[in-house]
Amino acid sequence: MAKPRVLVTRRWPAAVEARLSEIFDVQLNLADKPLAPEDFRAAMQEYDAILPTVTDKIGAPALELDRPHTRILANYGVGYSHIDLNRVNEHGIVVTNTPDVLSECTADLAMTLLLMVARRAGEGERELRAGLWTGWRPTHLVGTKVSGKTLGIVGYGRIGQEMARRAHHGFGMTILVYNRSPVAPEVLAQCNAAQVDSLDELMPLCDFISLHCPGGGANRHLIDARRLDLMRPDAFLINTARGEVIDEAALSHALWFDSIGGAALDVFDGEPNINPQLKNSDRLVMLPHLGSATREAREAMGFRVIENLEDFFAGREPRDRVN
Ligand code: 8YV
Repeated sequence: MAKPRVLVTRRWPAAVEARLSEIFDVQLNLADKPLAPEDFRAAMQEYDAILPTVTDKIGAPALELDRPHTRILANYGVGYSHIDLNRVNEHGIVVTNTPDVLSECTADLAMTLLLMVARRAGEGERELRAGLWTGWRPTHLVGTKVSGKTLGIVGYGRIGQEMARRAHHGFGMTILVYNRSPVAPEVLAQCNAAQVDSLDELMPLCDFISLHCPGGGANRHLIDARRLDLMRPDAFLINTARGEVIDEAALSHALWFDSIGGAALDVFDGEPNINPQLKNSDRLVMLPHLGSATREAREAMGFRVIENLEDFFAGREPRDRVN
């Protein structure tokens, strides 16, 4: 039987590409640039499986087809708000993602951001590299203590829980949780966490707020001007979820007028383009979507995609099917 034809839209770790090529008839995108919607649409007429990433916007233009040939979109990443599931479902295409394997590394990065913004690490590094450091002084780049403070977690899924573990067991932080559905008491108990009923209730209670909810329509601008206003003036906002969850214009306004202590973002609305207003604030730490960027996580994500594909083409239900 012919091997299924598989398109990988970006370059992946070498070990994963090698394994994929052993099992499937693989086409790599050697240019390693995001596919244009028309190229994606053409690929949907040719490949049995497409392996997209967050840089593939799979919506109306890419899916304007009567009967696509592609039967599975096996996403490389846990978040899939870049895929318009309603349209994909109209074509009966299966979508899978890669949960679990990147949770620890993404939580590690959220903790990195939290520490960087509280301890002004980005400002310090910029100053030093610019040759502007004049030496130690008691009032130089004084930040905020992290240990023992209150952390609010928005979205208590796998990554949110890993973040809570780090913050509670490593830094003695008090954990408050906002989650759409009730979290099991035994799960909350692992970090002595308390769930609050609404996001509005959570915002003013926290020294730090870290976002771990999905992106996409329902959560677009979940953190808007009104909710930023509910934060304490010395509190920090951390985002390793999706850029669209924060109204970035409202955030830059809040930073400009000192109505919050600072923010640290790994993801941006419309990335890699960055709202220029954001760059005006020194109290904002920005990283280029590094959440899962470790050798270990990126390989594990790839092998998880392979597992999903093997199941699918063997006629089994892929373990990470999301639709
Ligand atoms: C991925 C992520 O690397 O998994 C996710 O949802 O945000 C990233 O860590 C990226 O999305 C690749 O598709």
